[in-house]
Amino acid sequence: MALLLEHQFRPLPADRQVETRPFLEYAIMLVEVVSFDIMQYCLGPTIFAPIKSDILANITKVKAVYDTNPGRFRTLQQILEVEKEMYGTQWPKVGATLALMWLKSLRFIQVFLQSLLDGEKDENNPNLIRVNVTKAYELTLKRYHSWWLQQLFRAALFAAPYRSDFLKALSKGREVKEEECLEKVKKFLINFSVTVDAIYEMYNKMNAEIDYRV
Ligand code: 0SG
Repeated sequence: MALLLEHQFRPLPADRQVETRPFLEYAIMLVEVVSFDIMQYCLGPTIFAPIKSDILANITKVKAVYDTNPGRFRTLQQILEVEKEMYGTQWPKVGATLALMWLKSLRFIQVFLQSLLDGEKDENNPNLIRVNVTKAYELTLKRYHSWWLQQLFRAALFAAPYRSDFLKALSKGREVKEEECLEKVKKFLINFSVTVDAIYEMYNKMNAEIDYRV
């Protein structure tokens, strides 16, 4: 958890534009470092590896576009605007616009952590996090998933760690008080949520959201 807090998303400027470079750097850190902790302490690599490689592929795709012209693509919105011009009717289901749309699945983490923070739990099994994971899935990824991916999710749910193990994983394996860990999650979510919300707003405003299932 210390790592999560050491590497916060930046606060957004008044115009709520998300700068591409710091966003990508943070996303890579989140996936590489934090997912490593989570894999090591609670979720097995069999479950996490495909998720991780999918997210890293999205990041790589956005970064490849950014690297062609960092000045022109300083913000994520600039990427969408340029690609909209460039791809015409193919847009938005193309290029970095599509990769970033999938990367919006960072909202899964946002909803999941917020649900933990809000104390939502299965009263009969308070140490399970299935309620929280399911909520996050239903509000974020489910609409994009075909039947078979939804079944995969249901299967993965049974491998979800216990709440206590997950909080321990966020604390890098140290035993910490639950309140202490949740307080850190709360701080982490401030900038994280603002950034993810801004990306969602941008997709809505630019009509870049796509309704389809994989
Ligand atoms: C704590 C318990 C956690 C349980 C988590 C369960 C998660 C659900 C399990 C789902 C398994 C995901 C494996 C990957 C699935 C991918 O098929 C989908 C769709 O992928 C997109 O497909 C690509 O990402 C796109 O790449 S792009 O860069 O080129 O644009 C593109 O290929 C697209 C197809 O486009 S098309 O050809 O149609 O034009 N990916 C997902 O659903 C995202 C999964 C993210 C999960 C995040 C979970 C975080 C867990 C954190 C736990 C703390």
